[in-house]
This record gives sequence, structure tokens and C-alpha cells, in this order.
Amino acid sequence: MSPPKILITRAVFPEVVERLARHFDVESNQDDAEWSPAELAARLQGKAGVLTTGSVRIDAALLAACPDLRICANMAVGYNNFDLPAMTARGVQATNTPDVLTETTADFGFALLMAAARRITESEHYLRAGRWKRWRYDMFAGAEVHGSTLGILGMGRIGQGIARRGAHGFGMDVVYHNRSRLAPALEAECKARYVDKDELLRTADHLMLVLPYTPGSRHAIGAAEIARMKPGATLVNIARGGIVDDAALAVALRERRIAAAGLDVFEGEPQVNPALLACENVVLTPHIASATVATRRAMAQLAADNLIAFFEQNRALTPVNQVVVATK
Ligand code: 8YV
Repeated sequence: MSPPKILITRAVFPEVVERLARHFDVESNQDDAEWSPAELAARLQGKAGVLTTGSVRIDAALLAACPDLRICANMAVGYNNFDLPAMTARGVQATNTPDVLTETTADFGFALLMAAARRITESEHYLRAGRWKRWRYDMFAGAEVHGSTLGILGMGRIGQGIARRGAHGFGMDVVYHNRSRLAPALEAECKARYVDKDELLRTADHLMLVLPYTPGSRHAIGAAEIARMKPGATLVNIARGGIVDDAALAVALRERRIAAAGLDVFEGEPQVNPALLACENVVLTPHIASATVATRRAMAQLAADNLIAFFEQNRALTPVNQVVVATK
């Protein structure tokens, strides 16, 4: 019997392509070409599986155009690029890459928090521009991180990693808000206290966003929420663009209603709101929170593991929907 055909939509580590080629008939976009939805649909014809990333949308129209597709393996923990109800309705298995990126992403959340609160990129631009002539008592004086109050919105695995870093590493008082409360033992381990969203906004010196993007979390932080934050607060978004109203944030940053922000994700990325680009008090990075070599490799291998397990053992390792998997 000929092996199942799979498509890899974006360039990945060559060893992952080679590994998949030992199990499947593989077509891979190793040139990282920008495929239109129509081209993606054409490439997916006859494919039973796809390894893809968060930047590639797989919606109901695409699924309808690709009836042979049985599994979509995302190389990301988030899967808002998938129309999950449409996949489930069509019996298409969806998988993600949890756990392997938790600590790396939590590290990056702290890197952005430190860079924003301590004004690292802003001061580097100043130095590189040749403007550093002498010491001044308040030059780039930022906000204290150790011992301050860290607020976390969204308390999944990455949120918990951030809480541990804050509480154990920086002696921070950690408060969080989430759809559901953590079990008491986990709360104690993270040294995190559950509060309602209003208290979170009002008490956090630094607010970290780590919640999944859903229609319900769109603009979870908009003008009204920013207005409730402390004047000297820092906002960090390592979750998804669209959770923050970027236009409202740019106004607040420009008017110094909050002190600073660190953003790894944006509404409409890779486009970035020009009003944000114009603000000095924001650290901007191109969606790289999981980008260490080891973690990106682990993500790609886990996505590949899911494809292999699905076709060879009739099960997905890290499924995000429940479908009836046909036996071979
Ligand atoms: C990915 C991410 O790099 O895992 C996620 O949810 O946002 C990132 O780690 C991005 O989605 C590309 O797949």
C-alpha cells in the first residue's frame, strides 16, 4: 500500500522532513514560499495530513475543498488558526504542541517584562544614536520588578511558569485571573492568589497576558481595562494579537497612562499598528516567544510524532479535538 501523502506548509528543520519522509509521501515548502489560500488548497489535494504553523489559517472553506484531509498537526500550542468546530464536524483530527514550549515561552515573557519595565530597548536606541553624553540621576529610571505585584491573565501551563518565576525568582506577589481557579496545591506551588479581573487590573504593577485567543478573549484588554490599570504599570502580551486593542494601547502608552509595554504578538501581524511603532515605551518582538533552537525543534518533532502516531497507531498524542479515528 502506498504511504499517506502529507504536506508541510512552512519550512521546518530538515531532519523533521527527512524523518517524515521515512513514513509518508511528503511535499514540503522548504523554500518558505508565501502560498495564497487557493495555492494551499491546490497543494492539499490528495493529502491525508498536514504539518502547519500558527501563521497558516485552516478554515471551513479550505477543509471543504480538501476532503482527503484527516489530520492537521499544528506546530504551536495555540490553535486559533484552526476552525476547530469545522474540523470536528468533518472528522478531521487537530493536534498542537503543548508542554515542550512552556518554560521557553515563560522565559521570554520575563525577558519582555524586564526589557519594558527597565527600559532596556529604549535606552539602547538612545545609546546607539550617540545621545549618551553623561550620567543623570533619572536617566531611564524604570519600574521595580522584584518585590512588585505580578498580575497574570490566563493561568494555563505558561501562566504557571510565569507565576513560579515571579514568586520564586523575583519575590513578587503573584495574583491571577483565569476562567477556572487552580487546584489549591498548584496555587500554593505557584504562590499565586486568585482574584477577579477588576482586582487584577487594579493591583498589578506588571500585567502579563497568557490566555488563549477565542472570540470571547478578543480585546480582553481595551481602553476601559487599560484605564483601570495602575498609572506606572507595565503590560506584556505573549498570548495572541487581538487580545489587546492595539490602537487603545498605543494611545495609553503615548499619554503615559501606563508606563510601558512588551508585545510579542499583534492584531493583524505581521503588520504592526504604526501608532505602536511610534511609541518609545514599548518593546516589540516578532512573535518569537517560543524561538529557541531546542524548543522549535521539539515543537516540530512533536507535530511529526502526532502525524506518525495518527497514521500508524490510530491515535493522536496531543489532540485538541475529539474525532472518531478510523482503524487501518
Ligand atoms: C508559534 C505560538 O511560534 O505555540 C504557539 O501558540 O504562538 C508560537 O510558539 C507560532 O504560533 C507559529 O506556529
